Amino acid sequence: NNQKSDSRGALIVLEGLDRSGKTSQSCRLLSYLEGLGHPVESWRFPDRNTGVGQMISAYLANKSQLDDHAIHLLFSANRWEKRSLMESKLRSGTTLIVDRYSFSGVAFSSAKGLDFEWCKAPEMGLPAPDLVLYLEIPPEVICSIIMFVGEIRKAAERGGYGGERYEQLEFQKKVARSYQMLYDASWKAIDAGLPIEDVEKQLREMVIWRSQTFDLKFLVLGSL
Ligand code: FDM
Repeated sequence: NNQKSDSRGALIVLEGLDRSGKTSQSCRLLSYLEGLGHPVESWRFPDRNTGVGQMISAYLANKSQLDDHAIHLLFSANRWEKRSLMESKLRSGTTLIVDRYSFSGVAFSSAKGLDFEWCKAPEMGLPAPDLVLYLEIPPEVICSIIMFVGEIRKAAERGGYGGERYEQLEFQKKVARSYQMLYDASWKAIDAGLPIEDVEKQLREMVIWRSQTFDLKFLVLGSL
């Protein structure tokens, strides 16, 4: 039975505050699914390799200034420029593990004060995830990690505390609240404060549980 070759890949998104462990968990999930013989790739947004991605990267590093609306639209454009590739990968059976997606776009920009509905609009029509894994960790914990990393960077004389533009406690708290407003049935929250191996185990279970295939759906993001 070649059902497997007919079925599409799953779109699995990892979301969470900065430094909640998304990147290392997506690596682990990638090797796990590869080990099970699934065609799978790991992606991330922003994708800093494209022209738009380089503008975003300069902005995040405080090397350029942009209107809040303009940078929001660039983050969205960065997803749209990958849409057809994303869709063809999924349709041909490749599972994608994506580190940040439209939810980061809405959560971060609305945390800056942009209108929530306005932020959602440009995301409509992108492929909808089958599963959003939310790595949940208190903003206070994140900020102590950021400060620790900042100290190390300072010690290494590679530029001081603070890292990128968005790495501040009050801001991260607002992002966490915005994320909560985006929760829906496709979300699963995982306690990212647990040891790495425990988080990994939970992610595996959720992915296996959810990895039947569906028709490809497109983002609606609530009540627009
Ligand atoms: N970010 C990320 C946004 O503000 N909007 C988006 O659409 C995306 C995908 O970019 F602070 C923010 C979130 C984070 C920063 O992300 C860089 P990475 O994961 O650290 O590269």
